[in-house]
Amino acid sequence: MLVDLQNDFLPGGALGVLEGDQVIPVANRVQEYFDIVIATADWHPPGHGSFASSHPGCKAGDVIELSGMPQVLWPDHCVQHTEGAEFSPHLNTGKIDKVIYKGMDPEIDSYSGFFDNGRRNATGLETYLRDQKVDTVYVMGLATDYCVKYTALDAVSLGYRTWLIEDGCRGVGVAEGDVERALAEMKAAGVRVVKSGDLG
Ligand code: VGL
Ligand code: ZN
Repeated sequence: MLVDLQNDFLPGGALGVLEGDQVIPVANRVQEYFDIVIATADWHPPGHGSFASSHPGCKAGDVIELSGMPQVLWPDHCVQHTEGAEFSPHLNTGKIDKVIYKGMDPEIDSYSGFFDNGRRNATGLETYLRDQKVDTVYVMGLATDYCVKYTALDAVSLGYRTWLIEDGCRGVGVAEGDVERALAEMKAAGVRVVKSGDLG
């Protein structure tokens, strides 16, 4: 599963992740080792509730309440049909079997590729994996401390043997240590960690 390898999460993008571009060659290299390649895409309508610009007086990094849950506010990013929402032009998309879109509901964010943050609605990823008889998933992408983390945690909780391709991930790191904490949290939940060089 290639998580959110979209222009806005790459350096220079609206929510650019440091060294985020370095995971693209990893994604291109590892895809051949897998039977099924799934890509998630953050896909927000304009004015999404996770955007600081949707809340007068707030700025990116502030935490508000959205649909009854704490919500970090972000710069506008991955707006549907914009260049920022497109996959990196360097990503080989030819082997992607399924794209899972998330974050379309303006009232709730969706870090995980499986459910929105309130687990109210499913994206269709679980159904797809079940139909394909998948029991093991490998996760990589952006960002380690948000969408990668929640996708991997949901995968474990749904019973999938779940691996994180460590060098295929980079984090936002809003607070110092967020990336390390995310890794520790995933490991504690049962996510196994592997380096891309050890695959194949
Ligand atoms: C993400 C923040 C907001 C991510 C998406 O892909 O990790 N982070 N939306
Ligand atoms: Zn988003």
